[in-house]
Amino acid sequence: MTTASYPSTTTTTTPVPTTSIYQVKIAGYAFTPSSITVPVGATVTWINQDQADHTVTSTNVPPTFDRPIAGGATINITFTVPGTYNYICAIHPSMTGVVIVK
Ligand SMILES: [Cu+2]
Repeated sequence: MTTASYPSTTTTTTPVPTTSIYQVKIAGYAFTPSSITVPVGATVTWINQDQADHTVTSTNVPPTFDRPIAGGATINITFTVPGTYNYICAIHPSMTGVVIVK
């Protein structure tokens, strides 16, 4: 008798983080850090710790993103093309930030 041989199986689990390791906090009507450098393909998470609504709005021409972020909310944007992505809060344009994708 030989022991039945079954093909071995390998389960590969790709972890899906609930929040990315690249984070920009919004607190006190400011993006912190205001400049963040990330690799191509990275997902940046904005965490609005204010009660006020904000936006993450590209000021590049043409704009590449325009996302509302309600008070207490979190959004993710994935950057697949290298470049310098300037952005503001459209509600409070004095709030500025930049994502540098390399
Ligand atoms: Cu704002």
